[in-house]
Amino acid sequence: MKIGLIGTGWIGEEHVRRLSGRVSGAEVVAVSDIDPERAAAVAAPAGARVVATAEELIADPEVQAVVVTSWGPAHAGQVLACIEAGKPVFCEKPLTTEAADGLRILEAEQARGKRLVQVGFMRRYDAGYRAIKAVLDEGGIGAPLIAHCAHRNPTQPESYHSDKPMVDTAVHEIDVLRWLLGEEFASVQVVVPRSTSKRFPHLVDPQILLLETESGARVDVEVFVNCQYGYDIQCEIVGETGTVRLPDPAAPLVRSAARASTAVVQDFPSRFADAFDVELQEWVDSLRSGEPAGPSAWDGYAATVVTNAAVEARRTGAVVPVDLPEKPAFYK
Ligand code: NAD
Ligand code: ISE
Repeated sequence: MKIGLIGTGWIGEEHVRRLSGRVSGAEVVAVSDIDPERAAAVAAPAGARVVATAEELIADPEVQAVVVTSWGPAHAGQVLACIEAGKPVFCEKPLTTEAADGLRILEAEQARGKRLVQVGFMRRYDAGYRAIKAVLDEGGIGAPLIAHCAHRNPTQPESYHSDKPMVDTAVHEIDVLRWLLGEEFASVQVVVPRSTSKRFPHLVDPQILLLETESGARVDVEVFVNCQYGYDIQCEIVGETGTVRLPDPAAPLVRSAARASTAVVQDFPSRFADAFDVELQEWVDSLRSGEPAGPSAWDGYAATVVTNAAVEARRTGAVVPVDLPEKPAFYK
């Protein structure tokens, strides 16, 4: 599978390396970025060509499938261009930052009559989350009633603003909880504690999302993106007869200098390295045998409808209903 990648930033570089080295049956043949120097630096070790624009890359006859790892607001136009060109596209989360753009993608893909879009919700490929899913599906804790989640980053840059905890960060929990619980969210509220003094005054951080599912289960998500100490992802589900908790990454317990301690992972590439490998391998395999089988454009759209409602909830202080249309038969 000859792949073209758009957006050679942090995760773009990671995915080029992964697709060139660890994923079998894939080769990155072309990359593009609005910063051509950055594109050249990422292209060189992979032996890929640098193409001037995203549009040229999508139209490039050698490119059979596209990976979009540009900034969120650029995703919609690039994914729509891939659909128009009839090329499969793996788009990093969020599929779109605005739900209306997601609807346009759903319409375009259905008009094309074939699934072309997969969204980079890699937690569905993480061994820990997959083990939780197995416990829930076999009824190991009875019906799930509550989920407690925390999504912590050590720091975020100055450009990270107060809508991003929902649109860019909690979107992971929103997707993975939709998947684990097997239902949609019905409403969301955002409450904000005192903000940390450790980062930029413009940013509301931390924030707490309080979500309710259609069946009445409750999910709380603490998003704290300048927690200083590490990249820490927590998830515990409380069911009628027990609880199940996401395991922390395996790390040795060190006893020294009067302390027993384990290291905390510092970034997403380390925390989810294996999940990204499985995600991209399964994507490439699915393309070779037909259509993408992972998180769909519907999943990307449904998650963005919730993040957009959460943005409104923070701004208004209200409990905001999640206004999701019926899932089209195409995605069932
Ligand atoms: P980044 O800022 O490091 O990289 C983005 C790159 O895209 C930059 O090099 C920028 O120049 C380029 N770019 C922006 N607009 C473009 C356009 N219109 N055409 C071509 N290139 C363009 O950001 P990042 O951290 O690598 O994030 C990129 C995407 O990946 C975001 O959607 C982000 O949410 C997602 N992401 C996902 C995960 C995950 O855990 N799955 C982790 C990090 C980032
Ligand atoms: C980033 O884009 C990611 O997806 C990371 O997994 C997340 O932890 C971070 O908050 C986002 O900005």
